[in-house]
Parts: sequence; C-alpha cells; structure tokens
Amino acid sequence: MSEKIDYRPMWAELGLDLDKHDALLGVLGQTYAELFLTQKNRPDGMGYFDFVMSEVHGLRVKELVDARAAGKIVVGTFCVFVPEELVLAANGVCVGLCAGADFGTEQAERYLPRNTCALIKSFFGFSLEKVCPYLESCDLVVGENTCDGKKKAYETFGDMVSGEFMALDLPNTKSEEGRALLKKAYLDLTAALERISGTAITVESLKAGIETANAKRLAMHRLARLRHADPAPISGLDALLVNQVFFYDDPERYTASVNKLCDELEQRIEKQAGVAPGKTPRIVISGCPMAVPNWKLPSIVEGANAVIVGEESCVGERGTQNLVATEGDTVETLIDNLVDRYFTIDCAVFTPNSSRAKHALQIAKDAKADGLIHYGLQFCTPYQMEAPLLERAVESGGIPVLRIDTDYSQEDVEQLRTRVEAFVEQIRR
Ligand code: BJ8
Repeated sequence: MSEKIDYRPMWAELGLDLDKHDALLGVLGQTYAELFLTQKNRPDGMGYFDFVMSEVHGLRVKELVDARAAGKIVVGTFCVFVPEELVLAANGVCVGLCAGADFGTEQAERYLPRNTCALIKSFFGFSLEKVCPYLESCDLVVGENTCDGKKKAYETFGDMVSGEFMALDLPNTKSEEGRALLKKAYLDLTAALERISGTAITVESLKAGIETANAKRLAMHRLARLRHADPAPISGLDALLVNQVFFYDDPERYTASVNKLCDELEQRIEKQAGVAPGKTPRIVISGCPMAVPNWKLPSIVEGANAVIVGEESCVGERGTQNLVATEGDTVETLIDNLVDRYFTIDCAVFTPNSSRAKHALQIAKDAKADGLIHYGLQFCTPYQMEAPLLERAVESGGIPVLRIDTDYSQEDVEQLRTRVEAFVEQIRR
C-alpha cells in the first residue's frame, strides 16, 4: 500500500529539510482530517481527492521525479496566465507553486516587507525553509509580472530557485497593445520551453495540449453547473479542494476523476441528496486565489451552516472559464487561440476590469446564491481596491455582499466567524 512507501530518501535527494517537512506534513494532515474527513454526506468520489491529498508530497512528487528521469521537464507556475497547453506540448508537466499556509514567515520577512500579501510570503517561506518538493523538482519556474508584489518579489525569488527562472511580462490593460504583449510573452515562453526540453512544439503537440487542458476545464464547468442544484450535492470545501488539485495532478487522470465525481453528483441531484438541507443559505466566494492548504474562510462559512456554491477565483471559475479553439494549421495560429482565451481572464491586475464584477454576479445568479463574500488578502492592493467596485455591482444585481480581508493566520478566526454568522443570518431565506 502507498502509505508504506518511504519517500524520505526522495525528499532528501530533492534537498528538502526533512524535519521541517515532517512538521509541515503533520500540520497539513491534521488540518485536512479535521476539516474534510469530518464532513457529513460526502460524495464517494471525493475518496480520490483524499488520496491525492494524502500523497500530495509523496506519490505525485515521485511521478514528477520519474517523469524527469524519462526525459520530461517540470515547469512550476504561480498564475493561471501560464498556459499549461504550451508546457504539455513541450513534453512537460505543469505544477502550481502557490502556497496557502503560514510557513517560514520570519525567514520570508528577511527578504520581503511585512506588509506583503500572505500568498507571496508563503511561497518565499516554503522555498527558504526547503519544504516544497514541487519547487525543488522544477526545471523551469515561470513567474508572471502581474501585481507589484509578485513582480518585485520575483526579482529576489528568481535567484532562489534551483531550476531556471523566467519572468513572464503580462499586460495590465485589455487593449490591442496588451494583447500583443501577451502574445509576445507566449512566444517567449514557447522558445524557452523548446530550449529547455529540447522538444520542438508542433501543431500536433500543441493541439493535443489544448485538447487536454480543454477537457480539464470542461469537467470543471460540469462540476460548477452541478453545484447550482439545491440541495447542493457537494460542499464548497470539497469543491475547492477539487479546484486546488487542478494545479497538481496528472491532467488526464484528474479529468477522469472529476467526471466520475460529476456522474455521482448527477445521481445525488436526481435523488435530491445534498450535503446540507435544501434552502441552506448559499454563498459564492469572490476574490484572491486560495492555494492549498488555505481552507480558512470556506471552513468558517460552512461551519456557520451555509454552503458555498461557486468561486469567482483563479482557483475556481475565473481560472477555468472559456476554452481554447483548436482550429489552426500553424503553431502561431494556435498561440493566437491561446491569447484569445487567456486574455479573457479578469484578474484584478487589469485596469479597468469591470468584466470581473459581471462574472461574479453571473456566477452568483447561476448558482442561485443568497450572498457573496469578497475575499481579499491583506496587502493585496488589486483585489482590495477592486472590492468596493465589485460590491456595488453585485449588490445592484440584488445579491448582498460581505467584504472580508484576512491572511493565513488563525488569529482572526473568531472575529471572522462572528461576521460570517451575522451575514448568513441576514441572507437566510
Ligand atoms: S491571474 S489573481 S493567479 S495574478 S493575492 S500575489 S494579486 S498581492 S495571485 Fe493571481 Fe494570476 Fe491574477 Fe489569478 Fe498579488 Fe494579490 Fe498577493 Fe495575488
């Protein structure tokens, strides 16, 4: 059985600090058991995702090590603007590197101002404390120039990674010039991937990559639609986990597992079987991405007898919306297709960015939500600045909004609980 495999030699080989890594896995395992395994009426299909999480630093990392031994490259990313399609086409494996836990904060603050968002501090902390086997497995780490925090942090971070580091210049307006900049970034990335992998990206390989990534997204669209049912067939915590595993797992196996889960959810809906009774207050979360193991706000919301039915987030529908067209006879045409799709991502680093509020309202309406909680990480200027605009747009569409700014610490949990409980009472039908 997998739990008998001793991964410590592999972790040591990757250069991890085994004692600190043990401490991290200990906390992660305990938190996971408390938050996820205690939920009632979970779909059986979540068993696969429980397994993935139990092996998140084990089996999956071994797969990456084996893939590299077989000649593939591993590419680490921090943003949904880095197209997995290109990585797959270059015989690569794409993994998300954002981290969602306070770890190594003191160390991180030697390099970063204290008033840096928790997400950036976290990936610095994981790297400095040598506890992230994904980061240590990367041949290439791509850091995208989006918010000022990330942009400046990568100047330091680029020197800390063991593989190669590439900064990807992204636009901040949805103009023609912005579109051209994004295309240039994808052409540069294509060249870097080809050089590092020694594999030319062809029309066939890029089409295959597009189809694989589209299939993943289609499965997520299906899951999002099924969550519109009342009673909700799956908890928001479990759905968030599925969205988080999106960034780590083997894409084909992942798509098959999500579709299997969706088959089960369809049967549940038919039987009116839910994770919470019908008419339980329904909430959509909108805002900053929640990377593993950032489950703080969703656990508070669902602990307050509400159910989360959608996420306007990069770890959610902002990240998975829209497909890439497969038509085209040249690599450049297919890259144009990538640009067409990725340029629609309404990250708050774009200005203006009114489509995000419209999308949030649409998600809330489709999911028959009673309220929306805007989740901003402290010191995240783009999302915190955009929050009042989004709040006005969503409230004028008839959906009450609660704005929460927080970080990864547990210090404000009781205060958040009080605010969320009051909001849930306010929106109860
Ligand atoms: S496309 S949301 S994944 S940039 S929380 S580091 S914005 S200060 S993560 Fe993001 Fe790409 Fe946009 Fe999505 Fe900066 Fe804010 Fe921190 Fe953030």
